Amino acid sequence: MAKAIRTTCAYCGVGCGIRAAVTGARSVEILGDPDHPANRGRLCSKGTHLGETVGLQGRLLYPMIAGRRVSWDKALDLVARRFKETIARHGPGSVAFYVSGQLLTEDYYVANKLMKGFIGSANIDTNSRLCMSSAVAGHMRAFGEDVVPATYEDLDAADLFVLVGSNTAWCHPIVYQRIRARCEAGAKLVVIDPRRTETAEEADLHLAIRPGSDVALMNGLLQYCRETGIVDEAYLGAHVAVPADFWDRLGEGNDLWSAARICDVAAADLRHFYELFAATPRTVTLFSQGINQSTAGTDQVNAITNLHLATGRIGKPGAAPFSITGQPNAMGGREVGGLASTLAAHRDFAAESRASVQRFWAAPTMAEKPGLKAVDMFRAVGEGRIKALWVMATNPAVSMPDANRVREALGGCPFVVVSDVVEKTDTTAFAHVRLPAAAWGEKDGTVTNSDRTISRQRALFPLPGEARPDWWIVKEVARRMGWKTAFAYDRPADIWREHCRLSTYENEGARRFALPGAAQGGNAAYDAMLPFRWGGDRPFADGRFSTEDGRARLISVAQKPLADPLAKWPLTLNTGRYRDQWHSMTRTGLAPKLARHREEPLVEMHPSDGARHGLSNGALARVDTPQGESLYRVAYCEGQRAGELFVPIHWTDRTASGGRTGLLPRPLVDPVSGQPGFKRTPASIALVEPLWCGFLLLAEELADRPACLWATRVAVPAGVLWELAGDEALQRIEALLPRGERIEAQDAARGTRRIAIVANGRLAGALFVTQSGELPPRDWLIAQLAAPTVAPTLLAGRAPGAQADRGPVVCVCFDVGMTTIVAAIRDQSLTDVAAIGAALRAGTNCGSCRPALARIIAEEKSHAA
Ligand SMILES: Nc1nc2c(c(=O)[nH]1)N[C@H]1C(S)=C(S)[C@@H](COP(=O)(O)OP(=O)(O)OC[C@H]3O[C@@H](n4cnc5c(=O)[nH]c(N)nc54)[C@H](O)[C@@H]3O)O[C@H]1N2
Ligand SMILES: Nc1nc2c(c(=O)[nH]1)N[C@H]1C(S)=C(S)[C@@H](COP(=O)(O)OP(=O)(O)OC[C@H]3O[C@@H](n4cnc5c(=O)[nH]c(N)nc54)[C@H](O)[C@@H]3O)O[C@H]1N2
Ligand code: SF4
Ligand SMILES: [Mo]
Repeated sequence: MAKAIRTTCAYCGVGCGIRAAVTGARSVEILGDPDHPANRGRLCSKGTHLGETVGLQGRLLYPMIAGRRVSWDKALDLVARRFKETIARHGPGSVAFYVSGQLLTEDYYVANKLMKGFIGSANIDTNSRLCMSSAVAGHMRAFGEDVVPATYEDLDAADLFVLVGSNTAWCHPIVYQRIRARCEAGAKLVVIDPRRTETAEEADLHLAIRPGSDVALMNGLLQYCRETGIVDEAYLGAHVAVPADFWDRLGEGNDLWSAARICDVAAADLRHFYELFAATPRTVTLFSQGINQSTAGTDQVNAITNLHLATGRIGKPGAAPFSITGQPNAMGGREVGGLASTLAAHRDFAAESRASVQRFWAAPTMAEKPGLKAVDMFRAVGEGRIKALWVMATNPAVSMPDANRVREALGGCPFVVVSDVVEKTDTTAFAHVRLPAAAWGEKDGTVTNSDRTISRQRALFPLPGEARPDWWIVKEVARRMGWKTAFAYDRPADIWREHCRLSTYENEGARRFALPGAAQGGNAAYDAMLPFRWGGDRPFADGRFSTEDGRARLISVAQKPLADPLAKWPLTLNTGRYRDQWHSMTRTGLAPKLARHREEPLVEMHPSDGARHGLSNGALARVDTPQGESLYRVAYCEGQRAGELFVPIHWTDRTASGGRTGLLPRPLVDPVSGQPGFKRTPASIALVEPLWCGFLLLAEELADRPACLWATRVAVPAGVLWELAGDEALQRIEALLPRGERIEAQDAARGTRRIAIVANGRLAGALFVTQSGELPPRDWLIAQLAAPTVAPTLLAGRAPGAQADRGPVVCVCFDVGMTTIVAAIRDQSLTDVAAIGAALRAGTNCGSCRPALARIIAEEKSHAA
């Protein structure tokens, strides 16, 4: 095997280490790095299948102006000139950067320096605004600095895990496996989520609370702790500032019964949780988007920090509030000041902070005040106040709330630059200039994960086409704007050392974020860098916080009243993630194996709601909100609370006619952090009945989505599959079939048509459509795309001699289907996940499907009973 290069996973904030062995021009074998502290050799399904996503299909490989390929010089000159002109004419506040937690620290540092120190505006915000900003604001209020006071080692020492608003099993699978391992040794797991997720299914206790009621739950618990004498008065006295009326205000309406009523859970269950918490000093409370993405997000974060501070459960092994980060470098972005509301190196806009950073950068025009936060930024673009916008490594036309308005804003903006690795995204569609960025596996730099561990990402392949790393693109523009010496970087290591020097510059211990020593290393040290953690293994262990007086703060927070649904919008829409897809799918969408877990955008709803709204399982439905509408496939789900819908965020104009979730949420934000409330939008739902449904299977990718009511794309091993439905005449769909020999069958009674195209002795395409008949399972036909010969039974959609359908794929690593698993459980009397693994290998590689396997076993047991 080729020599393995140590790097870090492209996806989530767990920050798993990878050993990548390059096996060809664009191929690589991926293994977990046994020496990386975040994962110790393990990888989840997304990390495991990274190798399937490094091909060059769909890549943006050359700079483009107005859709035409141009030289780098021409593109960079234009960007620099247009930004300079706009600033000269309308001032620095008329331009903006919208960046991303998927940039590397070095990229991020340069973009932030250019905007805040040289352009002289703080109009640089990041998609972390949509992700982490409530946690950041909560940390600042409670600790005086944005420091996550926990590490993964705390997971190995905890006796109780409280997961709040976090589908950890799907979104942070390796953290989840670490939690499970500790639970095997006796620790307890409580999950607080309105949905019964796979994370919740394995919990000792699941509190399916009413959405938005987390403050009531936490305040009730804090009041309970006070009544039962669990509050650590000594700790509070020594280390925490408590507002004078804090306990009086908490005392009102936060008894267990009131909390149970507001949260809509059984008082006995709530009491069980409160007792467990009170009895277990070593508690880690992990939280993510169910807490952050709320118009009360910052208060919800502080309801959690209050509990940990008041019980002294912080700065001790196995005891901490733990905000887990979403993107691979969400934390690094916070360190370099990627948010419009912070400066670099954990500094704010106070006069002395500004002056200090200005001195360090020798900056000509420092930004004087915080800039526009994401939602306000796009509003300003829409209102014409921002006239030049540069988007890097994020897809706001998909991921911003009220995305229709964001699209209108982008469409009306005089100058839009987009740096991306992919040519066609919903956002690059609005770009005047597209800049080809180097992708994961091509770029070098650092990322910081959830527990403050900094790791290297390393290049595996040479830069394809004319793609360039983001730091290079930004510094070239900065130099062309006239700041040659301040942006004279030749390599990421140059930027890294400057970033490290800034972290310790005029920092006499007031800020925990400091990278002493790292600044002295040379290029070789940078190349050889091993993962290391800043801030120490246990920040705040000494009880000293980053506030002026060194004390942490309890913050009075009250539950906001939760309005009843309106007649026009009887449902509440919740949005989030699928296990095997990453955001707008620009990379995971390339991997056939990852497509198997969920092939279409579903709207999950309780069967009782389905009946009430006349929707059967599998029907198509339109979800409406005050902001917009989109289509989904209905999926009945017992784990959904009645009255609530759940939809995924992953589908885009490129991949589907429906599932456009970004169009639905309102642009309402938390007043402190500016983070949008993505999880609770008033909605209605209605049945959509197309005339026909079908699917289109193709060996070659289409340039554009088929034009019909419902079209969703899935990558398959030797091509692509589109699921279709519509009222339209079929000619335009048929025209998408490739040239070749045509085999056709028709059944007028059922309105069925089946067409297969054979070219060069292989299946090149197939279109199966029906009005009232059945469609065959897709698996066998998909396999025919790669078959060396054409089977005579193509139009039957199955092999000569019947073949059992193995059902939806559960284990993507070993391609094991539901039917196979259920049959094995029944035939071989399998009783646990390990037994399934022994019989079928399912769940024995990445382990991401283990919660699903556990559920199938539980369902089989309950069937049997
Ligand atoms: N597979 C996969 N993993 C990912 C990502 C991905 O795209 N795909 N993205 C990464 C990123 S950037 C992020 S930010 C993380 C997000 O990771 P998570 O936060 O775990 O993911 P979400 O699905 O957005 O939402 C989490 C849960 O919050 C619940 N929730 C909704 N409303 C409430 C509420 O009022 N109270 C409570 N307590 N819970 C509520 C939802 O039902 C949902 O199950 O995942 C990261 N990991
Ligand atoms: N309704 C709803 N909306 C949400 C959320 C939700 O839960 N519900 N979650 C929010 C959260 S937490 C997040 S983090 C966002 C994520 O939303 P986005 O950031 O919009 O999602 P991505 O698809 O990850 O976009 C990353 C883009 O960068 C490109 N890219 C990848 N690598 C590089 C690189 O190295 N350089 C450059 N220049 N480009 C690169 C990719 O091709 C892709 O187009 O969505 C938010 N929106
Ligand atoms: S948990 Fe999965 S997606 Fe996240 S860093 Fe690890 S391997 Fe990558
Ligand atoms: Mo995120």
